Amino acid sequence: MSNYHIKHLEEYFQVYRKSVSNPEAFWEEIAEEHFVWRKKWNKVLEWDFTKPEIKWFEGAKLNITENCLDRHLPTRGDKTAILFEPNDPKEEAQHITYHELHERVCRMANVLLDHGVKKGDRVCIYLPMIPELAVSLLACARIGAIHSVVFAGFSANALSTRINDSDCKMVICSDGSYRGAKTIDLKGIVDKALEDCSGVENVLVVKRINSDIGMKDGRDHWLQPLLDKAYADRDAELMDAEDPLFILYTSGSTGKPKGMVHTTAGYMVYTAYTFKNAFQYTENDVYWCTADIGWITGHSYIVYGPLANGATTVMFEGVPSYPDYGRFWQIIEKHKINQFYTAPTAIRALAKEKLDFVEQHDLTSLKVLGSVGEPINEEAWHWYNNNIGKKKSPIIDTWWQTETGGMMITPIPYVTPTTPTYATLPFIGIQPALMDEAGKEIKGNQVDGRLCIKFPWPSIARTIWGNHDRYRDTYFSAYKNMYFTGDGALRDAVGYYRITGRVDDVIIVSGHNLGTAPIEDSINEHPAVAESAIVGFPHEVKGNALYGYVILKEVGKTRDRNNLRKEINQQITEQIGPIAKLDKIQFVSGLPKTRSGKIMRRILRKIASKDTSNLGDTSTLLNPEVVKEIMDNSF
Ligand code: 7RM
Repeated sequence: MSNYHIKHLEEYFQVYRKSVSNPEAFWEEIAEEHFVWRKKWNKVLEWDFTKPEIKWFEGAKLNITENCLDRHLPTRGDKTAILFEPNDPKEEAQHITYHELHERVCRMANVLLDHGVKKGDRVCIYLPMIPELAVSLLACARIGAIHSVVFAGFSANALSTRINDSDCKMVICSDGSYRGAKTIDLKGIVDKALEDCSGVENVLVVKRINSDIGMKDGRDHWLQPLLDKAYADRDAELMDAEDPLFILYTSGSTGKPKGMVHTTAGYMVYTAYTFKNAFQYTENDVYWCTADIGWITGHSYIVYGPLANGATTVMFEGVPSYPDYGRFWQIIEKHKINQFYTAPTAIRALAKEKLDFVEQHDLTSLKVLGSVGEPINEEAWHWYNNNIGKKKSPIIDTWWQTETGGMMITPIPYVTPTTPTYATLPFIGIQPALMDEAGKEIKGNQVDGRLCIKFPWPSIARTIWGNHDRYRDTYFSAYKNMYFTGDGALRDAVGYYRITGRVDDVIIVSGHNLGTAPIEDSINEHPAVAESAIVGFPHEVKGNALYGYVILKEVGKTRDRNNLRKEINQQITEQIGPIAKLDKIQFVSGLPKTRSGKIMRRILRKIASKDTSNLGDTSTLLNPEVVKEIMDNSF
């Protein structure tokens, strides 16, 4: 029996039992046998969910890039590590071998050091999906700098907030980016953001679209000439197991984004182990995850998990609709993709198009299909299964979070029998619990509740950057001695889990987590707006779309409503990004509120979803009369 590569259902159950009956012995064996360490740990696990404090492999010394690069050189030096597929299908793909990637990472590491970046410093990376993005993450890790990747679709305001929150001293960006037929002026966004970021000393700029941009003397540097001059080798910095590897921001239900901090050893072990099993990756496979590295899925399952296994991982710069809706399927055929990992929102968008786009391509290389980011609805599941997998490739519906670092509940393909819309069974080492609102665990099957995890796993985030209290309050205070996920779930008759969605004020739009509060804050800054509330409503492509209820000030009441709608969305685009734009905006005279002044989002959600037959208990409302008005005028 192999603990590292699980191939049968009985093996899964055996290894699972071992992993939960003695987690320390279990993870020690995995860590010992499948990774390279400069020094072994003193203790496998130290934890206390009340503080909370979690330490894995304490005392161990390592560098994650030696595990992702150096150790593969003797056996896989000429194997493709990163296969880059550009936005424009006419531009040639790049096959970057492990040798070449190692060299590029070392050169970049030397450039960072030459520009004053030291171990522990924070570096903000704001790049499109080009090889330099992966190289930048690894170069930071090589020298012990903490990377903070900001998705290159975020606005200047969102970027500066994140740069300042973690005091980044450097930004790595590009002149611009390609997105389908469009180009985006990324450097212009960075320049605007940096007006508010006095701590940034240097900006390294990748040339991608050859646009004419302004370069600020002393601060901005073109990257390529620096790389050309840099030495092509660099020893890896010796890191402690618990040294931070990166910060990645995720929206909260209130206030500013949370900088989730992931540390080195546990994150490496868990992402590598889940990658190997959840995709059943074998040596000559070509694996493609369509996520952007700006999200956790890209960190864990484009960069670290695959590279730690010596895999070939595809990076795609473009979009599914350019030059036409067959682009994904064309890439699968072209590179003979074996494992394909995408989001339900992409599946739904492509399922709306003519089947010709799929049928023109040979998809027989596929062995595993993955889904992540939000619940996959039954219709999308079947479309994916019938038309892409031809009923031969198992679909793994992988449930996890930025905070969990790696997959938590997922089938193992060819091992776990799948059921549409079910994430099925917990991964090895994961101990889920369903809780009721009173704080009691709901045991047994055919039950539903709030999803918690009872015991630490190696890649759990360790804190929120600069705000440990918020970390404790958000994840460890709702239920004693439990990590609370914020999701609801049900457990069926055979013990399979189905995630039912968020139970807090986070709305998932096209796979992006959006907190309602920052969007409401942005709307409320409009001079004509008095107050607003945002809810999600079902959308056939995006999963959820945003519905805004807006109360106008007197000055706004005489204004043209459609112009106001445009201005509100414009403001959201500038402050948060186009992904947070509202699909519908209804102007209302009041919002349903409880006596303690809390907006009853439950009612607004029902109205937005046209599900008004039973609005539930409205007796605690301060202003029940407003509900009728909102219903009468809703879209
Ligand atoms: C990986 C990622 C986390 C939230 C999570 C859920 C939702 C993710 C699934 C899912 C149902 C899934 N990280 N979610 N995967 N819901 N089934 N397979 O998405 O931090 O950006 O989002 O996404 O609500 O709490 S994330």
